[in-house]
Amino acid sequence: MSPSTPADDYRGSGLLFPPDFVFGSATASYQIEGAAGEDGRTPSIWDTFSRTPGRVWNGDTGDIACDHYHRVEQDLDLMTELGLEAYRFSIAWPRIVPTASGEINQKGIDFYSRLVDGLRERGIRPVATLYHWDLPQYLEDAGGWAARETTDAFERYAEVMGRALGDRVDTWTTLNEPWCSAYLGYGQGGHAPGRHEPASALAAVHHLNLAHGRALQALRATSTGDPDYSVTLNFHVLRGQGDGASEAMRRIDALANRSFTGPMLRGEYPADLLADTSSVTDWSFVREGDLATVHQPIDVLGVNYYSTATVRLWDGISPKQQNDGHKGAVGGTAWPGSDQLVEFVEQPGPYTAMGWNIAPEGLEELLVSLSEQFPDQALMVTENGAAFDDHVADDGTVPDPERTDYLRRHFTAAHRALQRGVDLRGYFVWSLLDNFEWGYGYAKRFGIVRVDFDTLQRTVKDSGHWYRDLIRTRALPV
Ligand code: IFM
Repeated sequence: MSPSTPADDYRGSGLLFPPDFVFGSATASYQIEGAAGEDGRTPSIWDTFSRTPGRVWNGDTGDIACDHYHRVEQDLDLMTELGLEAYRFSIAWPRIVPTASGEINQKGIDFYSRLVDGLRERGIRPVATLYHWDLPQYLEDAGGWAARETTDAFERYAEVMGRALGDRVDTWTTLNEPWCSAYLGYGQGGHAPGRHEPASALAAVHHLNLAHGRALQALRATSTGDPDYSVTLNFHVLRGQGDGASEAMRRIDALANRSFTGPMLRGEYPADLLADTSSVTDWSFVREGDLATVHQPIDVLGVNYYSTATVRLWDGISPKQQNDGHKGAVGGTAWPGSDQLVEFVEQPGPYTAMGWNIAPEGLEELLVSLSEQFPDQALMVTENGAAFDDHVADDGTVPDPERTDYLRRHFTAAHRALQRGVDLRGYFVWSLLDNFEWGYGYAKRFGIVRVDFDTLQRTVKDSGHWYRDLIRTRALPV
């Protein structure tokens, strides 16, 4: 697909979304809740990581975040004000199972129960993710995702949540972006728990896949309502550069994309992935029967998309090009495989405040490609959005035209995918609120609602008003 041109800038207008298309917004527990030590919650790996000097910008932590835990009613009202049809949130595992004893913390369950009831009372569909990166610290101390026993604990946690909320949630999502959990957490080290162990990263890939399958079985066995079941992946939409561009793209596609879609949607790891990584691991952590467990039917595949990535083969000698630590790194620019290394290179702009290139055509391409690879699989955009450096105007409003433009262009891309026959069920804007942006702390703002981190006051940004109008009219404005 050719890149967008001024004549084809993805600024569609008047495009109408179908009546059953779901408009939502998303958040995650550690990024918004705060109340880190309250009502029985114990530390997660992100509490430990953010309290480790030098790990997070400015020494920021999620101790208070948006204080959503205490302001949940106000935030529910905000969702009503915006007209959201669905809300995607995640559950903090260390609130539910705070210690290695496995005892259940009823206060943790009560919080999410109130949230789900509050959503349903307002006619907003609850979309609940079990794991958005806040692994209980006691499980990391026992080996984390590199250890198979973590999948036992995840299955028990899924059972508990299925029993507690499975009569009322609209959609269960097992994992959010296991790529980040495995590769950034255990390989590149920029995310918690901050380990630099390539073999552990690949073991984590498998254990996350296995945890997904086991959790789906547990959720299905315990949910008494009629929820949909899903998982959310962040896909690398790749461009290649230089000699061997297609080989570089194939390698990263295997490592970043097909290492999850292979087992989850086809019941196998891609042969080229196993070959590419043979100098790092023999994959003996994959036991007989695992792949059948991982390969469970899902109702909808969650797709997170922000930008494209450009890769090229690297000779291991010449200076590496600039690389964005969050987006491109799979254990530095050159991992795994000692024979042939791949580096991520700078993308042509324009960029968001994250330094990520703005490429709405990549979203259309991704959705079409997924629906070609998995023709019977319904899709949902579970995250898309942008960080920009917002400013509050003298009149108290937050004009953020760049974010509105970003969203408009990506909604146009999604609409084009629909027109091309993709079974796309909905779209969740990341994020409802400015929040704790992981290694960047509070320095990067993704919200359509501004949060003043001194007063915790919420202000709907212009992009939020724009989104409210889109939801109300179901049409991109002319
Ligand atoms: O903030 C994150 C979110 O937690 C996972 N997906 C990407 C977002 C922006 O970096």
